[in-house]
Amino acid sequence: MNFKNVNFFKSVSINTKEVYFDDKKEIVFIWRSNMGKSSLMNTIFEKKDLVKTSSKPWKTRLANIFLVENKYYFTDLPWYWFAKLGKDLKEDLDALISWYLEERKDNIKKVVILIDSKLWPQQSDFEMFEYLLELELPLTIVLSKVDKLSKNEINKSIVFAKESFFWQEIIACSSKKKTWIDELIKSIKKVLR
Ligand SMILES: Nc1nc2c(ncn2[C@@H]2O[C@H](COP(=O)(O)OP(=O)(O)OP(=O)(O)O)[C@@H](O)[C@H]2O)c(=O)[nH]1
Ligand SMILES: [Mg+2]
Repeated sequence: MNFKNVNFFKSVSINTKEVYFDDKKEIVFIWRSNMGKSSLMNTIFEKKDLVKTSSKPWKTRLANIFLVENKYYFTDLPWYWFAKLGKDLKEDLDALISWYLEERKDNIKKVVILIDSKLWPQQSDFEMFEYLLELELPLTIVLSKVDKLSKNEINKSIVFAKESFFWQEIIACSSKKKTWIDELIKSIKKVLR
């Protein structure tokens, strides 16, 4: 299994008509803007900018689907919970998330949640987490950007995350320093076998 063998497949919005879904296994990367989702996907793919990243938040407004090894979908799914976007766009994005996850539920083998290790999870994070638990989707929580933390702080965040997120799998990663990316790749490979 080689995640370097990857192509952009397509973008999907809530207004996309006639979406064709097949039964390929899928990995979804989700969470609030600016957590490092797109950067992490590029790191896993060993690509510089296949997945668009931005220092400006709220850039990703479509579900962007990538085809790995012609066999698996890896999807960058934006989720926004606060309304700087305007009500209509926010409602469209909320609808996109629930439609997408519920439509693809049986094929999604893992949802990778990204939480910026420097930022305390917020109420909305826990609401989203509970929604994903209700859908019974297998979850991995990535504490992102851990290059910003000391070793001691990383350990503390892991303990905190384990307790807060009901002992789901927690992996602390840095796309910038490429630390613990292998552990995430191993965890993804396990569910794609
Ligand atoms: N220090 C550090 N910065 C990172 C890391 N990963 C991403 N960033 C930075 O965080 C910002 C957001 O990264 P993105 O990957 O675009 O975040 P995103 O979650 O895809 O954001 P949206 O597309 O807006 O939903 C960019 O400025 C990145 O350079 C990391 O591992 N370490
Ligand atoms: Mg993004």
